[in-house]
Amino acid sequence: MSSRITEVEVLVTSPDRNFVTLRLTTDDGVTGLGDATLNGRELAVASYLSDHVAPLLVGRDAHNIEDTWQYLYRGAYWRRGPVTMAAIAAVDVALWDIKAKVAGLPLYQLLGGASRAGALAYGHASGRDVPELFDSIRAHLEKGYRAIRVQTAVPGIDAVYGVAAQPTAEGARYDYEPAQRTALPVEEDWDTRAYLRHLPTVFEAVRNEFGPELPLLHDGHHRMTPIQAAKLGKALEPYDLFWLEDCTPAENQDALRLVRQHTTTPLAIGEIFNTVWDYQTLIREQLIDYVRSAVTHTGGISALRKILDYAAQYQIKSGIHGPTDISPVGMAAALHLDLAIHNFGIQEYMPHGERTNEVFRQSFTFDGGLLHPGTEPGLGITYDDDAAAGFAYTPAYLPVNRLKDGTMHDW
Ligand code: GCO
Ligand code: MG
Repeated sequence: MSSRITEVEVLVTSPDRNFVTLRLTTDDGVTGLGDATLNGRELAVASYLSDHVAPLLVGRDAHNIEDTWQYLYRGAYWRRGPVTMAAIAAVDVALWDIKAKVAGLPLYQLLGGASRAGALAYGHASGRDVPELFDSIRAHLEKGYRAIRVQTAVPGIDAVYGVAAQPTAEGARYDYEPAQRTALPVEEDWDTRAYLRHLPTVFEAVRNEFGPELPLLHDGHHRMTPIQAAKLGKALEPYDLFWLEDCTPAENQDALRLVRQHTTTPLAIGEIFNTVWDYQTLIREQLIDYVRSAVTHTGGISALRKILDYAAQYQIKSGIHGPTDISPVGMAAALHLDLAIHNFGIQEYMPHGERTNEVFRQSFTFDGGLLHPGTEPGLGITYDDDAAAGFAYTPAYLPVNRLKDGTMHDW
């Protein structure tokens, strides 16, 4: 049984924000979708796909997913990197979508079937001060969330990552959206000592208000040195975090060894990683507790499955990246994996806006704090070309960050 790829389309659309989608069609008329969105650098992946990958795919057997993955990875010679791995991910996910549609099964069935009723999701609460943060947490609890990420403003800092510009009581479609449609990146500011002083007081207040049960998460967004991260992890121990994410810049795996020596706060990392090699030391030495990679940025379902299987041998769990810059296609791929793997931990969830959902019709559901990919054959996403046509690509940048004296810093 073979099914040849006859058409390769790279679809760029901007409902609410920019998305790059790959659509493959086979000679028997089956289509598959893959997400290739790389926030702030979207057109680089679109060009990689249409200029360099599309010509290689026409005529290939859509069922040979692993062979196609290896062909694109080894064949490029220039391995790894976010652009390459996002492009390969899009092909991989589109091929899994096709295979599952041909089989007439939801994709998770091909990955081993369901290991759980649904994927525990965490939502993003934020506030410019503690009362506003409490309102945001309450709004999320009312929507059914059973785990909450907590980000707050810091006194003395004007603009901080992860805090919604205009939080709404109903839980906001966009709790925050880091990419801005501006000619130049928006500038934020930063002061690590002020942050380290402030954050434990916020978690103390949240625990006092909401009790010991609620799983709480926090994202450090790569801004600390190892010793600062160790200090924060230790200071947060009384508040029993589910995880502390990206406490140091992710390039240096050894940094986490130092953090680990000082704190029992669970650590999550990996949203900007691209391959298993970024995790080699972290997993083998058990320096982390959660793998944060996105299906979209790590070579797709085939590659992330291998990373998670490796992590499972060390009791390290999944925490797949799921902000709004992962399209509904990438989100659906994550949910099929979440349902199937044994070492599932938690799934990040930021609901997309209405316009996005018009373009990407989806079968996945959020109910009682759990996400489920649905039971339609394949990924369960259809792309509405007519809706997409109304939303032209608009350049957008992620922010940059400076210390008070003007020095560039991680945001
Ligand atoms: C998260 C991430 C995102 C990133 C975003 C960049 O934990 O959800 O930190 O919010 O900032 O994906 O494009
Ligand atoms: Mg993050």
